[in-house]
Amino acid sequence: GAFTEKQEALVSSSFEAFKQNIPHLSILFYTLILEKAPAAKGLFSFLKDSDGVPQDNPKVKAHAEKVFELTRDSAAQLRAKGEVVLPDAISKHLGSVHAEKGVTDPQFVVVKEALLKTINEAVGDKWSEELSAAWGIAYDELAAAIKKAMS
Ligand code: HEM
Ligand code: ISQ
Repeated sequence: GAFTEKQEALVSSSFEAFKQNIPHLSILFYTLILEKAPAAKGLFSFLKDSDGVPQDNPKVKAHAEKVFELTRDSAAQLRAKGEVVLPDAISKHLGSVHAEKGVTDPQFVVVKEALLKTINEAVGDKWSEELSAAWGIAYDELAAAIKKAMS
C-alpha cells in the first residue's frame, strides 16, 4: 500500500523528538550498531582511532543526524510520490562512499535495527508498532536506493 499522511506525520514528529536530544541519541545509535557489528568500527574514520564512541565530537553527532534526516526525507518522498529518488549527486556520493567501505546487506539490517531502537528511545511512551513500521519502510526504501547506487 501507499505511504500515508499519518505515517509521514509519525516519522516527522519523532524526528523532531530525536533532534531534541542528539548528544545522547547519536551515541546510543553508534553503540547499538557497534554491539551488533563490531567490525563496522574500523570503517568510520571518526571512530576507528578512539576507545568506544567519542562523546563530544561534532562530526560524530552530525553524521548520525544525517542518517535520520535522510530517512525522514524518504518518508516525505514516499508519501508525495510513492518512491525514494535521491538527487543524482547524492546518490553517486552515497553509493561510492558505502561501496568503498565495503558495506554489506547484513550491516544494513543492523543499522535499521539500531535506528528503530534509537527512535523508540527518542519517543518514549509515544512509541507504537505503527510508528516503528513507518520508519522501517522509509529506511528500507532509502537503503534500496543506496544499494542500487553502490552496484
Ligand atoms: C557514510 C548515510 C547505511 C557505514 C555515510 C554518510 C551518510 C550515510 C549521509 C556520509 C557521507 C559523507 O561523508 O558525505 C547512510 C544511510 C544508510 C547508511 C542513509 C542507510 C539507509 C550504512 C551502513 C553502514 C554504513 C549499513 C555499515 C556499517 C558508513 C561508513 C561511512 C558512511 C563507514 C563513512 C564514514 C566516514 O566518513 O568515515 N552514510 N548510511 N552506512 N556510512 Fe552510511
Ligand atoms: C553513516 N552511515 C550509517 C550509519 C551511521 C551511523 C552513524 C553515523 C554515520 C553513519
